[in-house]
Amino acid sequence: MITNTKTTETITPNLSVAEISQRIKHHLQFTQSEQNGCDKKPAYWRATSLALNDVIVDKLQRTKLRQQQSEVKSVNYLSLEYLMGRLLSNNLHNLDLYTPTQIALKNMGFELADLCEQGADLALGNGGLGRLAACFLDSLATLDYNAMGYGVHYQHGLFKQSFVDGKQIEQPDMWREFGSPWEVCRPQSSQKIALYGYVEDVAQTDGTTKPVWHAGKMLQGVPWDVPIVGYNCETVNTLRLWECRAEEAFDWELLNRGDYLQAHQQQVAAEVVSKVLYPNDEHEAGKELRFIQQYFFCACSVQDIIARFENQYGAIADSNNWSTFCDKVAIQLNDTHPTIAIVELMRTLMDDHNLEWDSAWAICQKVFAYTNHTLLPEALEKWSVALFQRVLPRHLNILYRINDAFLNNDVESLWPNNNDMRARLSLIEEGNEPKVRMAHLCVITAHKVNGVAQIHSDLVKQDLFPEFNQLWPTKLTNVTNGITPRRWLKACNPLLANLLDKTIEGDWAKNLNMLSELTTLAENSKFQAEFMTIKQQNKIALTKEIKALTGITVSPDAIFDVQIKRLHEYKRQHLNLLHIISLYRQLLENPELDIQPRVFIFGAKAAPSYQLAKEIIYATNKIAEKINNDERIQDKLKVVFLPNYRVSLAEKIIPAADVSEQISTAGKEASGTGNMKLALNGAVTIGTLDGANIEIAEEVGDENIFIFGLTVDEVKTLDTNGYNPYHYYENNAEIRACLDWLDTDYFTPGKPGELSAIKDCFLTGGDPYKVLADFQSYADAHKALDKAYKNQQQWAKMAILNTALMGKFNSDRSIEDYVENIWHLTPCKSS
Ligand code: 26Q
Repeated sequence: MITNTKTTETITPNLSVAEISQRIKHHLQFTQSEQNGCDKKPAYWRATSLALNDVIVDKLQRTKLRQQQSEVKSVNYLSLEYLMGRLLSNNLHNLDLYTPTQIALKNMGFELADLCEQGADLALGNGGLGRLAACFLDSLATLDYNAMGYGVHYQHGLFKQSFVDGKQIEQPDMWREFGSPWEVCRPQSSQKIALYGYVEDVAQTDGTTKPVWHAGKMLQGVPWDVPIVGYNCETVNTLRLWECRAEEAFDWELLNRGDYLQAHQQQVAAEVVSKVLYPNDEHEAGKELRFIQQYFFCACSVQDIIARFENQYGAIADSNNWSTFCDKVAIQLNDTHPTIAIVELMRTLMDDHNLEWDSAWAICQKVFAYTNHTLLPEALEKWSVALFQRVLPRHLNILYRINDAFLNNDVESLWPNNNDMRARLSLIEEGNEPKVRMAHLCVITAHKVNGVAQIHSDLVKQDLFPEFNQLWPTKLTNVTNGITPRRWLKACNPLLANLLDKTIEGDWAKNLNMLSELTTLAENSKFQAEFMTIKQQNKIALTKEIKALTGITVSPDAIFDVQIKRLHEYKRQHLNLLHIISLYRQLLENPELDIQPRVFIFGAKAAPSYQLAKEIIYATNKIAEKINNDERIQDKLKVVFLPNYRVSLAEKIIPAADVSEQISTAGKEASGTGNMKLALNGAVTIGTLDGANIEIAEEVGDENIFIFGLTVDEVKTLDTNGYNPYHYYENNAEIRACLDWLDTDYFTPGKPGELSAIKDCFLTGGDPYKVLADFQSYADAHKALDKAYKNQQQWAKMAILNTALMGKFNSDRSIEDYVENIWHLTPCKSS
């Protein structure tokens, strides 16, 4: 009998193949009522998921009980985004039920791997920040911490991308069109949320006044819970996603009068709040709705956190001993998007629980911590004071008072009578349209503020918040990001995971530092052969995927060179593209040019309103078309832009990558996490000294990574001296030839000028991300890489060492850093 390998009953009940089959069949018969004759895969996927969910829910209940009884402190992760991807495969691995389930399904005539491809991604996020939240939830559960994720139950996640004539087309994401087997609605934990209206100062019997908020509108938050299954442990935590509904489903008055459509208006208006995830560049559009979405989500979460606290520590709350709250509750703000939670907690403690200002403020300062994910000025959130006044009048009062106290106490004591400093640090940015600076509020309140890689955290201190760093020298800190090795190796790269299981004694997926044992094998030719055979098999699998998705044939013998991430100028997909144009040009000039065949693989979505990003996608597709169909270059170069890049596609690309492109302008990429995933799977990085690339280079050593380009300091110097892109255009013949080529109709026959926007962004546009300054150094690094690949033993050694030395980037390590320096939690296991 094959069962899962756990020894203790408390981890996951030992389920035999027979029992798993029986549970799947049960759901096929009773919840799916399986039909003959149609595609059975969706029904089997759903039945398998539901069978697994039975095990998970049981574990979840036991976890909740344990956490309640032990009274350990919990962390509440507030994030507008979670990029969970698909859940079946990961949940099976984390419960150690993959193999018996695979056998059970095989006996029923199905491949588990096929079924795992069913179902949509939970794509409730844009990119790195959302995926980081998902990795952190996995690690928190795996390390048995009491943690709750809070987010928005978007009806539509990030848009679905397709290409029509090379242009990006967006379609709505329909992830729960037919319901998701993983989520459970918990109407008993619904929340009522107020908006609009006015504040009245109501006289109290003791002669004082108390502000009372008379709301103009009420919304209802309904929670959907997704279980978060820890790996090889006892814990199942919860991700709670809020859906917005009207307080009353319909207006009975109107309904009785026969106005059926109007009667539903309130419901329709309320549902808009959680209807759709905002793409990360819609800074201007739909402002009010995004603001309400943020507040709705924060208010629901804060009320829920308080309700859970009162439920568990009722006596303490009754005796008004709220100072205990901060011993039991930590709240982490994932960027500034949930900042309003700070003011909401202040409001609740004062208005609903009668705390004095000082006590409420002291609690907020102890409870909240904030993670910064970007230095880009355009991404720092500011909301107009007028909008605040209209939507959240009571919150604006509180905000003003926080600001007064801060300016008159903290700022005044360090910089007395300094109006310039007051203006710079104030929560309010004055001007034609005064605005609230959300990041300032986070820094003023939080007891810790962290960046996400060492260089980024240094720049947060030096460039973004230098004055705050002077005020509070220990507040600003670093926690380098990480990724979960469960999803990003064990589940997505089963062949390599198998080899690691065979080679390493102990559970490397829990303790990723164990991979360093591989360093002794990096030059072992047998191990090299095994490692590279797996890479080759993964590449073959990807060639099939590429064919299916694009119709393009690529050879698995070529170098697979991968750039997968959101499309943004600072990430410089257009530097990669310029280099491809240059290689193509050189090959046409010299068909005998001695280069390794190369397949350049892109995956990226552009924010719908980001025109230049869309132009870069279009240009890449057009250039790809020309190169892929040019017989003169004998398949030495292929360019593939895979549509609809998302977590589940990343899981197919990453195991097959030879080269990882991490080529942002130094100082612009806060950390990056794709860089870690690719290196962990044996890809060699070509990258700038930016974000976590610097720490990756420290781990793998300079000889196992291709670093190029300006450093942060050099970029700053160039800015100070005045950057002139024409200098490079005029002095580098290759650059000039490539850019001029874009002005012709070579890549867009009959339509000259269609790609001129790309040339223009490099020259007349001022090239803000200094692509031209880094071009030569990038091309040289690629030459060195090409040469290194020719020596297959040498390359295998580099690839193996990249896998071996990624231990630091386990998100378990990131979480332990947060626990030690910020949250101060203790794990909760059964004794
Ligand atoms: C802002 C205003 C209105 C609507 C949307 C937004 C918005 C949404 C998402 C702004 C930014 C984001 C996402 C940012 C993000 O993903 N940042 C990335 O975070 C990763 C995890 O820390 C880092 O590794 C990346 O370097 C960083 O770019």
